[in-house]
Amino acid sequence: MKFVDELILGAVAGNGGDGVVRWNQSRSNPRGGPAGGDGGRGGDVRIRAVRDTSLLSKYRGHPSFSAQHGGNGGKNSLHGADGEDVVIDLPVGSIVRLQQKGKVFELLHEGDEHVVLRGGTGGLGNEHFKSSRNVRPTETTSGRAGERDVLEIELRLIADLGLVGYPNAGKSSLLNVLTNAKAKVGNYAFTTLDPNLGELYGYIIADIPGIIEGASSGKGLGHKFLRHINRTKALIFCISVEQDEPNVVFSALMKELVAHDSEMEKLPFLIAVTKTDLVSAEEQEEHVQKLKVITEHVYPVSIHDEASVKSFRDTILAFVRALE
Ligand SMILES: Nc1nc2c(ncn2[C@@H]2O[C@H](COP(=O)(O)OP(=O)(O)OP(=O)(O)O)[C@@H](O)[C@H]2O)c(=O)[nH]1
Ligand SMILES: [Mg+2]
Repeated sequence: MKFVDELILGAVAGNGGDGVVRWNQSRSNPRGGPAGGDGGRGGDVRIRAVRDTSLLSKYRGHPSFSAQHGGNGGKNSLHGADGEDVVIDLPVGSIVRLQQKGKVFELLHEGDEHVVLRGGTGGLGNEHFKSSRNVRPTETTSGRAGERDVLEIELRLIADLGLVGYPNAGKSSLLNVLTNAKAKVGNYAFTTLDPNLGELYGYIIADIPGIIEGASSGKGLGHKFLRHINRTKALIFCISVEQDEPNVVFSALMKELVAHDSEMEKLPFLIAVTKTDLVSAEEQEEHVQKLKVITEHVYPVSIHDEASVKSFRDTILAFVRALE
């Protein structure tokens, strides 16, 4: 999956409406006092965090975002209507920097919202300028211009789930079938050299290079990438049925993770028993039972068995949603 992770957008808040000159005129009082209303406020430009990492690509070539202008004041001291705000939805993990003002906003959690540009205040109608010395003022003020700026948006994805396992365990293959990622797959260790990301209903899954014993002290490639899964909400351990002692593999993986960062022991996790099409149902069950000693969350899956993939996908979704 190709992510657009940087984007520049123009944005303009609404101008305030103008104050106006009006008079309280009636047949009985033809020379009534001033009654020109104030202008309404211009709308603000707001940003809001939503779960949709593809949003930035949708905004490519988008004209600048503009909030509505405030309405001018009216007769009978009527206040102009306030302009509507414009809300720019951005993916969770976006960092927005205002090019001119230099201010920085972060959208870390779904639903986070910030006003980034303020609408202009409305001008004053002539009614405001009435005084004992000036009972028929013709003075008004104009609405103020709304703020405008260029938004420099950078998306820093924080993966919700991290796939961990020995090299060749089938991590990248699993990422590809679970999401629309197109990670390279190969029948050899260390096919994956850089982390791959995929998206499952707005949740980001990270696939990192295989971890081997000693990874935390620099062996293989894994250690360089362990930091990418530090901040995930949960881990998916991938252990292939090709491993005779899956629980020993689990312990070895966990040992490396903890040696890298002791906090990782606290991360919720589930275990995928991968490549189940390679063994009989009995052997598969044997693997599952060995791992069930560690956690109840053990799920057999084969990329060649559509039903197992679908069920695993549902399991992951339920698991990650329950963490929120
Ligand atoms: N039979 C079978 N083969 C699989 C399955 N999943 C993956 N494979 C094969 O296992 C090999 C390794 O798959 P990858 O997805 O590259 O494994 P990986 O864990 O990402 O490997 P590294 O990136 O090297 O750590 C490839 O030849 C895949 O085709 C499966 O469910 N069944
Ligand atoms: Mg891989």
